[in-house]
Amino acid sequence: SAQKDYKLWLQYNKIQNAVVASEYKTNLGGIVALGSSETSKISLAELETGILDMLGSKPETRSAIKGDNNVIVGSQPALNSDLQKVLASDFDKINNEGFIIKSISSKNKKQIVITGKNDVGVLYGVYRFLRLIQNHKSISNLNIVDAPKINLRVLNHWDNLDRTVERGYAGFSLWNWQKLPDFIDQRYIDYARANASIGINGTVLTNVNANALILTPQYLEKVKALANVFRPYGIKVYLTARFSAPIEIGGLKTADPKDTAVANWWKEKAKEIYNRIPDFGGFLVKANSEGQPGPQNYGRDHIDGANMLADAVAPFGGIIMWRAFVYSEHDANDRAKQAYAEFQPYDGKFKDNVIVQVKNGAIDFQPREPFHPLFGAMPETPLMMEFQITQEYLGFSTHLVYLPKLFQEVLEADTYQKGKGSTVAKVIDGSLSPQKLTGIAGVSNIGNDLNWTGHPFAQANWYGFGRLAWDPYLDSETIADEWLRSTFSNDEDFIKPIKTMMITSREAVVNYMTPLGLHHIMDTGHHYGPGPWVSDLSRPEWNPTYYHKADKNGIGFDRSKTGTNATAQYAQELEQLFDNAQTCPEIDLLWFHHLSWDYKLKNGQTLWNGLALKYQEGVNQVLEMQNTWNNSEKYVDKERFKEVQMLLKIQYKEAKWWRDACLLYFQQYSGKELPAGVEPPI
Ligand code: GCW
Repeated sequence: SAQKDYKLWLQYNKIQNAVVASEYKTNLGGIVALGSSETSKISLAELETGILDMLGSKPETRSAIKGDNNVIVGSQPALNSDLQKVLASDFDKINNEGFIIKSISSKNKKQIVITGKNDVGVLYGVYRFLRLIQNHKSISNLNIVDAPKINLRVLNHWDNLDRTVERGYAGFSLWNWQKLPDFIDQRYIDYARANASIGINGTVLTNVNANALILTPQYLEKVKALANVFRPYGIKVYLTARFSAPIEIGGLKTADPKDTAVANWWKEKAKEIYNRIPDFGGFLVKANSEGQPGPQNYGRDHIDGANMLADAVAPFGGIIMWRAFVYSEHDANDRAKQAYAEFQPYDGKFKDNVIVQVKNGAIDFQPREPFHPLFGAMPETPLMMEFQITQEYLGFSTHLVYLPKLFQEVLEADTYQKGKGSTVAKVIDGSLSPQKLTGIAGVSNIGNDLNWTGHPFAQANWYGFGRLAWDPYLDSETIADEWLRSTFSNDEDFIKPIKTMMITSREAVVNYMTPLGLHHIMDTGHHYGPGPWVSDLSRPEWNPTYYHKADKNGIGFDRSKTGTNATAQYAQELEQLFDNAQTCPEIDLLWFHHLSWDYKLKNGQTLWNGLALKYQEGVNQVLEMQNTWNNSEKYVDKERFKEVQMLLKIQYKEAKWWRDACLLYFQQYSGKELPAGVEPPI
């Protein structure tokens, strides 16, 4: 039912298998909940609901540890001294947000302790504990000590004040500004709960293409109301700051960051915000990018702009997340090089409370991009990863694409900046070069659709983002497994094929949209469907033809040293690897090289044939996904089954659309027949 869709991965399905259930019942005699904060109340309520729903009965609530088989839930300071002693070495292993879930025996009585240094850590532990039961894992001998490896785990909502969502495909914004602050939609609470269950601890409420009005007192009252809802769930609120706000809402003549009146205006604004929201997170800023105002409007640079704002929030413990997504039409020879060229020289020049937010790739959230060369290249500057959870270039919320597979590929990529093993994950968690701030952002795919994310499987992308934000070394297949069990069913006959379907889906979209390193050939503006022919946009780097450069001699963007030399922005090991078409990974071939249609691929095929076969492979993969899903009918409720079935049908139709459109278009240049195995255009 629609209710199932709404409940995300927190279904807490009743456990039908009596053997499985009995282990849980034995271990869950009573709950001893310590602590009285709002957060502790949430922990207790969650535990009670989860257990009741899954086991059919609620354990006794006990005010003190009596008898056997209790779950003791409380933070370190709330534990008695015996427990504190027993767990001392475990507490040494976790940071403030970490947790411990441990089976212990005290005075010959068996107990399970769920604890952390503070109440939010405990709450994270409770969700982990419940997930064990959701996933039918044993709880008889627990010893889990876990803590987030990244400090700022943040959703970016590209939500406008009129409730439209830029690149949002799941309805309108959750934030009902008109009814706030007095009306608190239950949805805000459910949103906070879902985020807390996967460890997300921050949310930027507003679009990076910011409207300064959000910083006016009327709106700040509404932001405060949301912050109050989110706080007990461990979630801080952030806002986007429009750089020209001092002019637009402050009545100043300039927004020059070196102007004292401007700096003071921001200081006052920060004070005003912190008066209302003492734990306000800070600002996310898109400046001098795609027409947004910024310090360069006044002949200043990104350092001036970011540091001025950093000074304003520093007294209150706030931070500035400054985006590096910049490119300009005035230097359009290679858009992929611009952010690095502009930001790399700034290394070490930002204030301590600034973190630079970098998209995972150098262009823009494509189905596949090599990792952004800034990662590892600014050792003196904290860099925050920006992933896009909403599928702007990957079929919106219509196509099933399991993104954690993409995220993992980026996180695992080796930058070689400090020799082999210098992965992107180690850059962003501060283990490669120590950083005061570490962070990861995901552009949200959430809206007010009944199922939150439009496509039922897009919920997995929200979930998976949270899990990887917590631990960027997790395996995306493990995450898919957890998500499927928590969201649908534990039946192995369901899990196995459907997990394969999810895992395949990422490569499928690459194959039917942009195989072999092609990129940005989506139809322009909305970015849905193919548009490799588009070439008439005013800014050269907005045209798909700029990216594929197909002509009768071949196809691809030469970023090697015979071309734009973008390869030189990578560490030497990679530069050499990418520079040579023979050693360049084939998945990125046309990203870095312009090659003749007859170029021989590793499998012996010509580039033209290989490309055509990749498009066909993508189509075949979607057909296979459809078959897999159709076979799963008996494991899934009617409503979600049908939704996904219809969506996969569209996806199959559109995979063929992509294949036919791209191959017919490129064929004009290659002048070659389609190879055997590729279906003729429909
Ligand atoms: O991906 C592009 C989008 C814009 C977006 C911009 C950005 C919010 O097409 O819609 O603007 O990137 O990330 O700033």
